Amino acid sequence: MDFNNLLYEVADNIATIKINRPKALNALNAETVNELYSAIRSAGFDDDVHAVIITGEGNRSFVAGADIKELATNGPIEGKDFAVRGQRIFNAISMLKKPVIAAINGFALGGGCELAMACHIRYAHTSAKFGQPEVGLGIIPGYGGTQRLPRLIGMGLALELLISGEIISAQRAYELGLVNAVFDSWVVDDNGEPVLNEKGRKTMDVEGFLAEVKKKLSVILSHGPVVVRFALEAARRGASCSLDEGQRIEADLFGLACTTDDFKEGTSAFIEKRKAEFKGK
Ligand code: CO8
Repeated sequence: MDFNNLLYEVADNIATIKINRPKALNALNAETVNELYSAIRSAGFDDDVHAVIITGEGNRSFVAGADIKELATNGPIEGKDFAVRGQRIFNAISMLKKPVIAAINGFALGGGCELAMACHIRYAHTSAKFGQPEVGLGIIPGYGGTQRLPRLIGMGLALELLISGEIISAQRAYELGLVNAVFDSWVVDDNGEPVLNEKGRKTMDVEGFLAEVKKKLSVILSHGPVVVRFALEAARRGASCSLDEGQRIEADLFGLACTTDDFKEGTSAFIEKRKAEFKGK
């Protein structure tokens, strides 16, 4: 698929979506957000795609937020429309029936942090930086950040980040539960020593980082897409209703799982002491 601001590729049942505006640190302008929606819909409809990775092009930034130059021209009507549209698109990501992984390779600020939070799982490079700095621009988060951050890390910590605009490290994000894991992969020379750039800083090994993310994802993919989908659906739909209703959703999907070939295969493989071969049926 061809986009102006995204790179989209499918390999080994994984669709990788790269936000591709490195000169603007992959900031999200309206066109990019619209393209992201098309890419997510394509991944959702493509039976060859069992999982999605969202990342940023280059080794500096995942997404440094909404495009501030474009944002600056908004009046109240456009601002609200822009926020609502972005929220819908990010909701489409979080409601996708396939796992969506944010591979955070640098700045995840403002709309970038919100994009990462809309994904199901977040893996970060150790040099990544997170924050909701919108208050410093005279706005607040508009792509779900005020809602998803408290749900992920708790109200007190979320409020502190939302109203201070503080930028935190990947390690701190991991401690807060904002990211699932942190990977430490740097470009090294023949002696295994990190290669330093002109500013004397280590250079992120982007391919190495994505390989670590894919290694994690391969464990998820080994379970077959149907039960993964059911588990995602039970947890996500349950999150917006009462415990009773959520458990009913869980029981319904549990019953449905019991009708699948993968259920027969998984239980037989256990009993026969062999590795299960799931077909996703
Ligand atoms: N928008 C547009 N351009 C950007 C953005 C951005 N968010 N971030 C960086 N850039 C551009 C810079 O303007 C610069 O371009 P140029 O070379 O043409 O001047 C280029 O990227 C490189 O950036 P810097 O020179 O600033 O690089 P530094 O290494 O010095 O700094 C930072 C990196 C710290 C990431 C810095 O660029 C920065 O602070 N960026 C802005 C981060 C930010 O505030 N993000 C939040 C934006 S608001 C938002 O996301 C709201 C989301 C909800 C919207 C709801 C719809 C209404």
